[in-house]
Amino acid sequence: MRTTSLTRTTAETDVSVEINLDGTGAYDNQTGVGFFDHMLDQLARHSLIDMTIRAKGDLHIDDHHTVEDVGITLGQALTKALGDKRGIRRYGACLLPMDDALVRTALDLSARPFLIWNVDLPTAKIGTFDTELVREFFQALSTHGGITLHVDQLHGINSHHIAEAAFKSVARALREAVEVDPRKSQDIPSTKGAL
Ligand SMILES: [Mn+2]
Repeated sequence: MRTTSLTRTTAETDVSVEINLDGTGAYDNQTGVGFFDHMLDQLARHSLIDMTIRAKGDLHIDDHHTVEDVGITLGQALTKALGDKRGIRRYGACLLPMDDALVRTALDLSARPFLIWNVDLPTAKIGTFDTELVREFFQALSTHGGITLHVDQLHGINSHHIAEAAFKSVARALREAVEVDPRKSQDIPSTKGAL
């Protein structure tokens, strides 16, 4: 089983992440930010990566540090759990509809972080959650997970639907990319011989 647990503590947040890449999508995520927990649950459920996340952050300021630092720690955990990436499919893509929202993700577990974020959330808030933090999360995940991550919104009117479609789309693409390819399970998926 490709599992990892990681704790990251700064003056702003205290984050712990446990993941199992070969899981069933079981989740238990508690960050103190309700909408964000809902999104992390989607990420686990649709990637089939088991995820237990705890965060205690400086929410008296705002949700920014907590959301960003969960992205950093989850990215670091992914990198650690993937190890030398032997046998993985490496690439993943998903076109995901949710009511009015349609979001496309294409990603490469390349160790070359790059984020293309073509998503326009039409409201500044979802409940009490700052919608600009969705991008912050995926920027941190891309950087620390070594992910070339393209996320494009093709349609969407409702911010909750667009954000949720983005998380589900990335999740589904991630599921594909981290899976072991039974036709090539002993090799690192690069002609360079390393990723
Ligand atoms: Mn929802």
